[in-house]
Amino acid sequence: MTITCDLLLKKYSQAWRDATVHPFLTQCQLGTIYPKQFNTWLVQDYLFVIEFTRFVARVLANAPIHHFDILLGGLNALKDELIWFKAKAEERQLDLLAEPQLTCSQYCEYLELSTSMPYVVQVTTLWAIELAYNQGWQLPGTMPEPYAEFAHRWGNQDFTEYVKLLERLADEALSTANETIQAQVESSFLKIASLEQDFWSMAMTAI
Ligand code: MP5
Repeated sequence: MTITCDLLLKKYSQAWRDATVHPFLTQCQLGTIYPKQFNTWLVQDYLFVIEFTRFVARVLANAPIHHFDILLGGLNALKDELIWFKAKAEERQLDLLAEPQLTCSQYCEYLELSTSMPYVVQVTTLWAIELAYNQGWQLPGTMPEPYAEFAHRWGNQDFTEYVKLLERLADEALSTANETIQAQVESSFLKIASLEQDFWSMAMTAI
């Protein structure tokens, strides 16, 4: 049987839940997150997004031409996102030249490593990374300010549509993947689930 994005979510539902339902997000929703924890996440996520941008560029470089439109749209949105991160950091007087923490570095190293994997693994990985934030920021429900702006960035309808388009690209690539490559896709999906969970936990330890 050919694996699909939907099947991955069903097969590894617990790992996915751990990646997207986390005390960090619950405490943003309750307004009880410590500013230091939130700021740690913000700076580390900026560092992550820099490497993620390089990752998306590499996915584009491997993509079939009919996938360009959606992937270029994603890269264009990253241009605005990097500017937005800088503005948020400035508002909070945060230093974006900070060192990446271990979990952030490990995540970025994995993105780099995935360069050597087949396109189908890369595009499914890209979908999983975007879905993690889309669902993670959406699931807790309405957040109070200042967190509402962050929840909106990844939870809004346009971003949800973008993630659905990525799912279509991944499913199309998966439909012709052999069993060995499908196994690689599954392992990458689980790796992303675990790195996402670790990323939230990393921010929580900053108190
Ligand atoms: C994303 C992110 C979503 N910003 N950080 C982590 C740790 N995972 C996923 O990526 P983007 O580019 O912000 O939509």
